[in-house]
This record gives sequence, C-alpha cells and structure tokens, in this order.
Amino acid sequence: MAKTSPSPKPAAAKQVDVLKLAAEIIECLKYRVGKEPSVATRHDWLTASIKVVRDRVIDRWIDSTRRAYDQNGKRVYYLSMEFLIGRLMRDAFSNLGLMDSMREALAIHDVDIDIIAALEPDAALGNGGLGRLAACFMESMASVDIPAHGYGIRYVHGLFRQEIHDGWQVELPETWLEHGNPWEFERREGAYEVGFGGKVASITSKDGRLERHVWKPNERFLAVAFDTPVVGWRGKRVNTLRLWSAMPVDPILLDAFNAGDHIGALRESNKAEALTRVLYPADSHQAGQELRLRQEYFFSAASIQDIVRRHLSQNESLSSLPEKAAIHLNDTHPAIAVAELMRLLMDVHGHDFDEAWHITRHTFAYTNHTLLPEALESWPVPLFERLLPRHMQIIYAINAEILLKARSSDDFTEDQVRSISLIHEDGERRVRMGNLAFVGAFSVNGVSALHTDLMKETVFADLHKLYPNRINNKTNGITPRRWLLQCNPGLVGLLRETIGDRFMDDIDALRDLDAYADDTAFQERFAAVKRANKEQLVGLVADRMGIRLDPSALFDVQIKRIHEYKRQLLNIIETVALYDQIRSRPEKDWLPRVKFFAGKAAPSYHNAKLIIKLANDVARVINSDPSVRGLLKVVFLPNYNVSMAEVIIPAADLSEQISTAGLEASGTGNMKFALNGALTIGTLDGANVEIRECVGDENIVIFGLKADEVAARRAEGHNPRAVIEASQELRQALEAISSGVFSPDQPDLYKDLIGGLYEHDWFMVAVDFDSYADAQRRVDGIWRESPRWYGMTIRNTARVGWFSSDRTIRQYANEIWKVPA
Ligand code: 26Q
Repeated sequence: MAKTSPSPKPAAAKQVDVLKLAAEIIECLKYRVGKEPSVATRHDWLTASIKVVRDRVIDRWIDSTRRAYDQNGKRVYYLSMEFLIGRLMRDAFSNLGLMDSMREALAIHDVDIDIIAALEPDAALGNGGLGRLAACFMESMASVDIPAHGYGIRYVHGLFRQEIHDGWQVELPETWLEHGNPWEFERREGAYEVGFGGKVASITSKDGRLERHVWKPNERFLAVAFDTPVVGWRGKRVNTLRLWSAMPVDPILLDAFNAGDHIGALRESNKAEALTRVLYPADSHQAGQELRLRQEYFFSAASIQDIVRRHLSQNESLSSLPEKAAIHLNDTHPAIAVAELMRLLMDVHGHDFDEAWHITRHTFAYTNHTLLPEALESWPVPLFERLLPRHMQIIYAINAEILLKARSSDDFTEDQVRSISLIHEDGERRVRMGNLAFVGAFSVNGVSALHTDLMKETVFADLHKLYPNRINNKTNGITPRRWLLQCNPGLVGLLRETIGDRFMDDIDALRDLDAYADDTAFQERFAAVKRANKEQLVGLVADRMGIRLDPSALFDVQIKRIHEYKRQLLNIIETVALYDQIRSRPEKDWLPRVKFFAGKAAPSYHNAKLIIKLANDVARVINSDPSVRGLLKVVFLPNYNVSMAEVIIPAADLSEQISTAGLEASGTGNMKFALNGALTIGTLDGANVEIRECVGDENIVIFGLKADEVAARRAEGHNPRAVIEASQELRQALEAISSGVFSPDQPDLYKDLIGGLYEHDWFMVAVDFDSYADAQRRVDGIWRESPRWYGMTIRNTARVGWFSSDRTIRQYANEIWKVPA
C-alpha cells in the first residue's frame, strides 16, 4: 500500500502554529467578542475561532482582489437568486489546511471543535439543487483560480425550517442571522439605488429627434452589499460572494414624522425590508407574485450597476465589456439583467440600440435547470409594465429584432415565430423570461447530456433552429472538498493510506482505487468506514427522533426536495409492498433494511405535503409493528438541509435516484452518494445516464422507462388502470394505502393521491412499479454477496471523479466564459 505522504509542515512548526492560534483565540475572545474565557459561551468560542481564521482569509482575499485588478483580465460574474452554502467554518478551516491545528488549539482551552461547529447555522439561502450548485461552483471557481464574483440576495430568512407535527409538514421561519454572521462584511459605501414603477420620459434634441429615454421611477431603494469570502482549496484564491440587502433611501419620512405620523414615517423602511426578507420556497413552479419579480430586478439591477462601475473604473467605455466580463445567469431568475444592461448602455451611457445589443449579447450566458412547463418563468405584461416600464419597452424592441430575424428566413412557420416571441400572446399576455435569457445570451447550456438534448427537442426547439450553435451541455458537478474531504474523514483516511494524497488535489487520481476493488482486506476496511458512518447516523436518529436503528441493516436513502416527478411515492409504495410480503411470509430470510426519507415540500404544493404525511404514516405503522421484527424500518428525518446531507450521504448504502425519465434535469445528490461509496438504484434520467457511463453498467442498478418511452406513453394516453390490475403486489399496496391502513383516523386521506395513479399516472409511478420492485430485489441479491457489493461501491468511488465541479467549472471557463482555468 502507498504510504501517507508526510504532512507539509514539520511537527515543531505546526506546534508553534497551534500555540499561536490558541493565544489568538483568547485575544479575539477578549478584544473582539468582549468576553473572558471563564464566562464565554459556546457561541462566543465559535465566533472567536471563526474570526481568528477569518483574519488569515482576509490577507489572501485582498491579495486575490488586487491580482484581479492588476491583471485586468476577464472576470466571471455568477448571478443567482440562491446560494445554498450551508456552514462555512469547516470549508474555510479545511481549505486553508487549518482544521487539525484549530482542533488542537481549541482543545488546549478544553473546547471541542465538533461541538462548536455544530452551532454554526446553515446558511440556507436556497431551495435545493440549483442553489447548492451555485455554492459548489463558487468554491470551485476559487479553487481553480478564476477571478469570480457571486451575486445574490441576503435573505433575512432562508428556506423555512421544517417540523413534522402528526406527520404533517409545518413551516417555521429560519433565523440564521440571530447570532450575527461573522463571515460577512457590510459595505455601506457600495450601495446602489434601485427603482420601481414611475414613467419613462423621452428627451428630444432641438431638431425634434429622440435622443434618449429617461426612466423616472416612483419608488427607490438602496441595495447594500454584504461580502462573504469564498476560500478555494489550499487557499489559492479567495473570491467574493456579494449578497444584496434592501434599505430605504430615506429611513424616516421626516414630513410624516413631524406631522405626528410616527408609524407612517417608517413606511419606506418597512417596504425596503420586505424586499429581501424571505426566500421563495418554491423550486418547481413559479410563484408569480409581484414581490418575487421585485426581488429578481432588485438584485439584478444592483449587480449590473456594480459590474458596470468596476468595468469603467479600469476601462474607457463599455464597448469592451464582453472582453472583460462574462455574466452568468443561473436560470432565468436574473434574466431581467439583460434588459437592465441594455437600459444602462442606452439611457445612461449613450450607446445606440445596435451597439448596446451587441455588447449585451456577447456578455451574458444562461444555464437552464428545468424543462417542467410549470417552472418556466413568465410575468403578466401589465405587471411588468407597471413595475419596469422602461424594461418593457426594451423587451419589445429586442423582440422586434428577433421576430424580424425569424420571419426573414423562409424556414419559420407563424407558429414557430410565435413560440420564439418574448411575449406569450395566447390568452393573458406574458413576458417569457426563458426566451429573453436565450436571445440575450451567447451561450445557453443544459446541466446533463440528456437534459441538453431534450432542451433542443422541446422547450427551445424553435430558438435552437434560429440559433443552432447556442445550446451546449455542461454536466453538473459537486465540490469534492465538501462532499468527500470534509464530510467523510473516515473514508479520506483510508484513501490516503491506500492510494496516497494525490486525489486531494487531483480527483481523477481516485481511479487508482479501482485496483483495490476486489481486494478482500481493502473491502473490509471500506466496509468498516461505512459502518462507522452509519453508526454516526444511527446516533443522530436516536437523538433527534428516539428511533433505534440497526447499523448492519441496508441503509436505503432518498433525500431531496419532495416532488411528484422525483417519485418518493414510488419508493413509499414499494416499502408498503415489502411490508406486506414480510408479514405474509415471515419465515423467509428477509434482509434488514432501513428506508430513509428527508426533504421539504413547497408550502403550497398539496400533493408533496401529502406525500410527506404518507411517509410518516407508513413509518409509524411499520416501525411499531412487532411482526416485522425490525427487518424493516422507515425514517423521515425532519428539516433536511446541507448539514444533514453531510451526515447522511457518507452513511448511505443505497442511493435512490428514481425520477420519471426526462424530468430531472441532472441531479447532484446522485453524484455525492456515488462518490461516498453508495450503490445507485435509478432511472436513465439526468446525470444518472452519465454516472452509468462512468461507473459501468455492471456497477449501477437501472430500471424503468426511458425518456422517449415516457414521452410516447404520455402522447398515446396510456392505461395505468390496466397496469395496476396486472400487478398483484402493486394493487395490494395501493389498496392498503387508499383504504386507510396507514391513516385509520382519516381513511380517505390518500384516496385522491392514489386515485390519480389509476386515472392518469402522469409520473409513471404505476407503470414503473414492477420494474422498480424487481430492481430492489436485485439490490437484495447483491447485498447478500458482500464482496460483490463492496466491489461495486468501491468502483463507484473510484470512477466518479469526473463529477467534480472543478471539471464542470473548467468546461464553463474554456468553452463559455473564455477565461483561463
Ligand atoms: C421560480 C419562480 C418563482 C419562484 C421560485 C422559482 C424557482 C426557484 C428555484 C424555480 C426553480 C428553482 C430551483 C430549481 C432547481 O433546483 N433545479 C435543479 O437544479 C439542479 C442543478 O442544476 C439540478 O441538478 C436538478 O435536476 C434541478 O431540478
């Protein structure tokens, strides 16, 4: 076996470091937190530890910023409504190589770093995959040394906290800023005005020619920047995540105040605060509310102003913007930035439409994350016109240009021209943000190979025909720092002893592990690491839920947002079927399994909330039934978030990636599980397709209809009732659920949910059931042959290095942004 490489610092030097850190922590506690060690709370120790390391971050931060300025090269601006960054302490400590020293330094003061680390709140400034991807990308951009800024919103309340009451999801406000946020730096000097509403005036020259438009908003807010440093691996580079917070231009309306209207005097202040108070908890259908559009424009406008200011501080004019800036739109949420840049170019900086359009089209790039029609953003024209009258004019002007281009080619039918239009005209007129982002960008990418193909064939078919070179694929990735090095120290230790340290800097080196996949001694050690991780999870479940689990059982895990297309329902129905079988043939040699579920539902998504209730009801009945003798347990872990994922994923044996084919754009959880040595049971959907190509067909369990088969079935109007009649196992499970076996107090509770499977089965739950149940029995077979199981899971870890977000980011850098990486 390869030897662990020596630690970079000799032990004596490290000892000095530790003592120095220990002294600095006390100093910080005293002078910056204002506490003596004897009276310091755990939170105080956390704050002091973060600030001590933060000082080291700041030196590198300033250095990175200065380097970018001096080089005046191209910068990347990543605009995203969501950054699901989770906890930051471990990220910073470990990327700077200070984790062990800080652990020892704190131990000198009798403080356990793991205990204080757990107090750091999760920055849950996102819903799910899209927000977490933005966080992984920020870390990778710093790690591969790309000068990049993330721009987003500093929500006072991130995604709601989920509690489960009597099986139902209850949403509570999340208060991540309660104890202050030691990672952020408020930049009062970096504030911009953002307007809404009002009128557009035209300024004409003496000879009566229209010179330019001036937008006179009737509401104005300040966008104040809060900067968080993003530390790359080994501290190579520190980039900035800049989050905007809304403040009133006039905190107190003096006239009102002096007239005795003390409450009315705060009107502006309250309105501003409302703007960046909450994150919309929807991740799959658009909220459609005015406040959401205001949030989108607010952060886009502040970001574009900031980008323009930075550019003009170093360059003559905005004509060179495309050479110096790539502005990336994370989905359509910031698509209004296209119109905002056009407005600044024309109305403020005096460019004509053609110049402005040229600059804009060569500056923006756009990533699409969904094909679900209900998730495609569009806004009613009257709302848009009232809030952003000048932008509406600009969108009409862009639209005229696009429609002319389409009409001047003979290849486009009127229907195709209509589908390209930025304005949806059937019924209520709406502005289509996807089309705006598409035409305003030089690159439009999907997030997995399959998703990108489907983009070309479905939502963007006609735009693709008009711009055949614009759509490209960038398969998602995950940062191996957080999703292996930090979350799975046991596995990392084993890997370092086995294949050396190279994989820590070059994830492709994990390939060397392939040679050990069938090595019995290595398999045993790999299994022991998994076992230890499972014991940790068992501890968490015992603490939080009082449920006792057997760590030798197969841990079967589905953790993600709750959505019908992700098919938690399929998994629950199969669980019920298995429960039935165990009870009817108790003598059989059943495999102990634990089914884990976790995830939040959008508060307004009725069926998703009902699915949570069902999972909890099924858990209650099965877990308390002595006849299954602990062979089957079901756990729904409340309040799933990034930190919980970091505990669950390293402990998983089986990863459930079972969406209806064609509907999950990529998935990124699938990658995290495979990297941490879980076997995937999944459909040929999203990035599962490419995971299968990497790990080999023999190392993944695939089932179900393929994307084209789903489309065909939907088109022909299939007969799910017949499918259900034909499968006894499925029929019995469905009858049990819909007759109230799991909801005796409300026997009709699940009638409609299950009824939908008989009626239309839009997500092919019934259709895929037999294939899924079969696949699960194949999983049982592999689990029984332990050497085979570990051979497969070791090969998963060895072969999924390609799904590192460093690879993804390098592809964005080379193929889209054209920046060195
Ligand atoms: C839109 C308008 C109004 C309110 C909310 C929204 C909204 C917010 C968030 C719509 C969608 C989202 C999030 C989508 C998302 O997370 N998509 C996931 O992106 C991942 C990263 O590319 C993919 O891996 C997943 O497949 C995809 O579902």
